Amino acid sequence: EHKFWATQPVPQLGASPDADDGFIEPNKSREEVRQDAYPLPKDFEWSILDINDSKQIKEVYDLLSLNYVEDDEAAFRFQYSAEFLEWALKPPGYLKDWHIGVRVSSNKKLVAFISGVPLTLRVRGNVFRACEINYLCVHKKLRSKRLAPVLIKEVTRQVNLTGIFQAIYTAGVVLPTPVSTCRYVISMYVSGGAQESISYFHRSLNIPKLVDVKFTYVPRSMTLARMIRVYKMVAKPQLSGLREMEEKDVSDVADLFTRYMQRFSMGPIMTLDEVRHQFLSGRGRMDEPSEHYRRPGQVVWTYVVEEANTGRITDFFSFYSLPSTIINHPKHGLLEAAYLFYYASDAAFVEGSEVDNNLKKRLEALVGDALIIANQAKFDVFNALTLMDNCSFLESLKFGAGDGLLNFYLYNWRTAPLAGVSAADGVA
Ligand code: YNC
Ligand code: MG
Repeated sequence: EHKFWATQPVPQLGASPDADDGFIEPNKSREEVRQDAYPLPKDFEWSILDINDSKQIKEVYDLLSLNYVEDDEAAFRFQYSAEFLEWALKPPGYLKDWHIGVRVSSNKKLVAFISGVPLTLRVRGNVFRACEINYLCVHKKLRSKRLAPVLIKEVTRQVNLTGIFQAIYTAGVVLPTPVSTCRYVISMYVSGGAQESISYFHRSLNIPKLVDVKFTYVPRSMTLARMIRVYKMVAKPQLSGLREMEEKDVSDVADLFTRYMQRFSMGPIMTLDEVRHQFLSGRGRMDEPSEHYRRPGQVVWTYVVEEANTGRITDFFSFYSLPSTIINHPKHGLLEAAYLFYYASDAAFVEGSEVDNNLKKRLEALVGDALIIANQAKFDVFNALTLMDNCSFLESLKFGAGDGLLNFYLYNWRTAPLAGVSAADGVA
């Protein structure tokens, strides 16, 4: 069935998941790791991409914008911006050798790519250095030639050479074996039992355009005018003390983030530098004025709530910009989508039985303001996944279920299943 994945240190589909958490294959010494690159089919060559060179970022951008992930109907295709790629591929401690391309030998055209970036990951009680794999892409003309397994093996080799043997990655396709399905647990808020897999939810903002491009439909029981009214947003964020995150907030945000993430069974652990990178470095050109809540080149939006008397940071939220090409539309070329990123609230730490309800209300207010800002910033739609505490506010904030799924995977890490999954399982 899975000729490649059957050879890899991942839980195989259907295998009994009864063991304790831990590696599947032991670490190798540097000498035991393969020293030379895996062979490519003739006429192709490896090429490490220099993401500090705007010409080479543009090459990755061009490859992805024409060949990366599409929806099932091939109506939309992710269009990561060059600024986004720079932000995503250069976190603190990033390794140049983990940005791996394949070129045609004769004309040097970039035809495939895979990338890794380092992170510290916690899976329940275990904390380890790992690699996050993303942007695996093979040119449409070179599909089904088993190039993807070579790219995966080569990035694994490069990562192993630095002494890292675990990885995390996500994919729309089902492979052996998602941590988020088959009751392996990932961060989630589920009121009554286990969640089978992570799915996308969408909050419509620009109704006329979304209807125009068939991202959404006017329900039979509604008119377009009424639908516009239902999704109408107020002009200004509502929370008092809400403001953009600044450099001076880095340690408070890091602290709040670390404490909040303890709620979940899996998540990254971030240093101050990583917090600064994830939440501040993608704000676009700071020397230019922010018009309608959007700066030129802005990738990430991060807001904090500062308590009036104490100056304490009680909450934060963030979202990022990831547009999609609208394939074959006469009028609209780009779907402007915002994606909910990390958030945290100290409403989670209040003692007492009202904690869940307080938190739910607080998150509704926070993400409600995120929607207002995203609308002002001219996004067409605001997306969120069914992870973290998102399920507690998706419905009340008028998100609707999409048809996209996202599976989370761990490479060379086994994690035991939980019997009955509940929100409380996230607490370490
Ligand atoms: C995928 N998305 O099952 P079997 S997500 C992993 N992730 O192997 P070929 C994938 N594996 O089943 P094609 C995969 N898609 O025979 C397919 N596969 O064992 C497996 N699409 O290879 C597949 N980007 O080269 C099969 O297939 C084998 O030409 C078939 O190439 C695949 O970035 C692909 O969706 C995805 O560009 C490159 O279709 C191509 O079709 C494409 O014949 C559009 O491959 C873009 C797209 C994927 C986005 C992503 C995460 C990737 C994770 C890779 C795994 C990392 C493992 C950890 C490594 C580090 C370890 C350490 C330490
Ligand atoms: Mg191929």
